Amino acid sequence: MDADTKPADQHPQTPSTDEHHNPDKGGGLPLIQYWAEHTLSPEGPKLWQTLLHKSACLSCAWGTGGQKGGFTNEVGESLQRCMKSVEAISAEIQPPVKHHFFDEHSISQLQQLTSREADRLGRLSFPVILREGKTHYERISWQEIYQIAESAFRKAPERVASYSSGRSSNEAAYLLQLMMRTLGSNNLADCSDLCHVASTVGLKEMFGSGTSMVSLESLQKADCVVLVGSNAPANHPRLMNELIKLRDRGGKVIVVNPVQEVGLLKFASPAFPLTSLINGSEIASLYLQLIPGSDVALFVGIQKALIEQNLLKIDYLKDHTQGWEAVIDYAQLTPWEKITQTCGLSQPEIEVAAQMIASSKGVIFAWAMGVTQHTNGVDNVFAIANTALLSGNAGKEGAGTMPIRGHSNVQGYGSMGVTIRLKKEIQEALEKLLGRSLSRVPGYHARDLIEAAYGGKVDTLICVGGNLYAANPDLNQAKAALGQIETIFYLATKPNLGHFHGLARKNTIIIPVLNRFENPHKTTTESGNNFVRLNDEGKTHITEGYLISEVEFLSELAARLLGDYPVNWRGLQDTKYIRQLIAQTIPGFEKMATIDETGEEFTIGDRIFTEPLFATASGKASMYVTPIPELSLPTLKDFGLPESVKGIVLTLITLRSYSQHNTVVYKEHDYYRGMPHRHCILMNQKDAHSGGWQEHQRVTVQGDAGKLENVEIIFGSVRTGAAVMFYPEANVIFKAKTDPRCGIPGFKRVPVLIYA
Ligand SMILES: Nc1nc2c(c(=O)[nH]1)N[C@H]1C(S)=C(S)[C@@H](COP(=O)(O)OP(=O)(O)OC[C@H]3O[C@@H](n4cnc5c(=O)[nH]c(N)nc54)[C@H](O)[C@@H]3O)O[C@H]1N2
Ligand SMILES: Nc1nc2c(c(=O)[nH]1)N[C@H]1C(S)=C(S)[C@@H](COP(=O)(O)OP(=O)(O)OC[C@H]3O[C@@H](n4cnc5c(=O)[nH]c(N)nc54)[C@H](O)[C@@H]3O)O[C@H]1N2
Ligand code: SF4
Ligand SMILES: [Mo]
Repeated sequence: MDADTKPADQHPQTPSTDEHHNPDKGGGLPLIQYWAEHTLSPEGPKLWQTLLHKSACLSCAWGTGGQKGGFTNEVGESLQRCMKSVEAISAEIQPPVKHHFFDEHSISQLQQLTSREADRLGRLSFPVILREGKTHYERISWQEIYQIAESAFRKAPERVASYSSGRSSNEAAYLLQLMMRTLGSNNLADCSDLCHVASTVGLKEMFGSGTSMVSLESLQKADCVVLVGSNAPANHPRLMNELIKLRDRGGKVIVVNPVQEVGLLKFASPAFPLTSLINGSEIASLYLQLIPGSDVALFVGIQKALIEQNLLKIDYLKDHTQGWEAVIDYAQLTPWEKITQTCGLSQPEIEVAAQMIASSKGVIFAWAMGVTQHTNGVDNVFAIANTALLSGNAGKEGAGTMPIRGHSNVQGYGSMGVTIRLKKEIQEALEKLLGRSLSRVPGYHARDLIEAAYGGKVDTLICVGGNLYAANPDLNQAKAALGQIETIFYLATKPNLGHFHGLARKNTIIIPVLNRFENPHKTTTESGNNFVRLNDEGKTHITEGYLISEVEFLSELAARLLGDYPVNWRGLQDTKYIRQLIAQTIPGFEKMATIDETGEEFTIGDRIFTEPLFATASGKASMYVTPIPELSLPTLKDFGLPESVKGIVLTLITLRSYSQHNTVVYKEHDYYRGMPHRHCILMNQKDAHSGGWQEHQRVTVQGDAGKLENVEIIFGSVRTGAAVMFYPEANVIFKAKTDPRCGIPGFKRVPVLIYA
């Protein structure tokens, strides 16, 4: 193995102290430094070319880029490209994986690689297969790939499944679901099942629409943002510009988060070089550091304070909502003690939050994974949206509910029908297209897919991007589950852990694909703000390779399996014809029919509510009572620890470092949290001392599925009782407990035992 692919010491003993210091603000000069290093390096020209390409940013769903140019957001403001975007592009413009790499490295060697090392192997540039009983991936011809695929996809439809991750285009997503549903399978698992599905399910029930009801324009009119369970400085950096501007115009930001994220206290944005970059801008007006998993209690508390202080918008509730009486009764009847004990915040703190909300003209409630990834994720969403409604903050300019979406096109995937909860209108349109009904067998979401595979119920899996293996809890189970599947196809741009650990029983095939700025035809994507972007065609820098576009692969496969039914599949290789189909069958996407001629990017119809007339049958929002969760923790005994060993039980939050994109790690350390490498646990000094430990001491962290040893303690501003570790590494130690209403795992509240 050559130097750059050698497995790193996974448990380094000495922290690199130069990288271990706690900055007093997020963003700032390190961002400029990063830009400079990359844009002035040998990759610089290609990086600039890509940044200027007319396509949406690859990284997050904030949706910068598109036809107005690489640096422009949807309201036309420039300088909106962040360092994360550079990070993502820089990974995609790597040279290809070396020619003989897979011949020279066995699977067991590849399994030693860390996430970062796998990513740094370079771009995948030729298809490979790992055959049953073999030790090495080997090259495979396209002809054989299609041969294997044709028989793999002819299995019973219930035994065929897909998983996808929202980096690819709407066109690829549409093809994927049309092919799967025509084959008779509804098993369209997607990364959103592990991400914002709780928001989609909750918001759809309340408002009849599962996405954000706020446009970027509307956000710019708010005077208060309640930011719940989001680390936007790392994961949606351009949202920080909006928060800075809001504070500058006198607005308030209420942050709800068990961890004091430095960038949420103060953020230095390069978009404002004179006013923000050097000294930073204050973000949080109020920081509520609650117990992980207790958001329902906090929001019921805010509701109670609104009631007690006579701040409810009763006329609004009567006119535009239903079910409000029960929600008010519940908040009234719930004692303050129960609320404060569950969330760990005081009554005065909660009352201040309520007053801030009530005294603002327009409040936007925004949230991310700290809200959704809980076993009561849907209740969390209900509780937040109830609060928005009780204070009259839904259905007007400058107000509303705003889930902050993850992958750059994850929302587009849902819109295109890659979901196990297909909208009735799409179902009907597809049935019309097919001339018959769709299968009524319910599909598998991501967790059910793993469980079904584990039970031997899946023969064939196609993964359009992503890393199903490492995105799941209980990595050993995920590995065993994937190992039961006969054939797996991974369509991917770069190697990842899943390609080396998520191996099928017979054939695992990796298919190298073109990314968003390399496709031979135009594509579209959808931002979290419901804005459809048009991405220009482009070229790849990989000259010696056999890359394919996702659309070409899927349409060829479908043509071989389905002939001309119900469409001329091969004709769809020109994506403009897929856009015609989308315009015909997906409500709100009518403008897709003309986007090729007009180039006009657009906001999807019936999703942004500036009037309190919602997309439900009655036009009213439905409110639901949200029971306060019982947040107990297992005891030392439950973990089976002998009494002689001293340990403590904490609630572990598993999240992203400041330098990773989901399961893909870009840098080993986390500068902003002062974590020198990934084998650390961030905890409150008080908790460490109660265990009798000092900073940098090594401990074992044990969950219900396994343990990680030799983990370095780092002190941080985490709420007592809680701790932080990075995903995907931490996913090996805990089993999935999910919200039964949507299947999302409780990644943000994992009980762990810590002992030395
Ligand atoms: N650079 C970069 N950008 C990304 C990604 C990336 O990995 N890297 N991933 C993309 C994707 S797919 C997604 S889904 C998003 C993720 O974006 P985020 O949701 O911001 O990501 P996380 O790192 O999971 O951080 C969740 C935050 O929730 C807080 N939290 C944890 N538990 C609780 C709780 O019980 N209550 C509350 N109120 N807060 C809690 C954590 O302390 C943390 O600050 O980002 C997208 N953008
Ligand atoms: N413990 C814990 N687990 C979590 C989470 C957590 O917070 N804590 N977060 C969850 C969340 S929110 C999510 S979204 C999932 C993420 O889960 P996934 O979406 O499954 O994983 P990613 O790491 O984003 O996938 C990265 C891979 O996508 C491929 N890729 C990149 N671009 C393209 C493209 O254009 N086309 C194709 N075909 N492939 C491409 C590359 O090969 C890359 O290695 O993880 C979930 N798991
Ligand atoms: S905020 Fe998100 S979409 Fe905008 S440039 Fe940064 S990573 Fe890209
Ligand atoms: Mo996500």
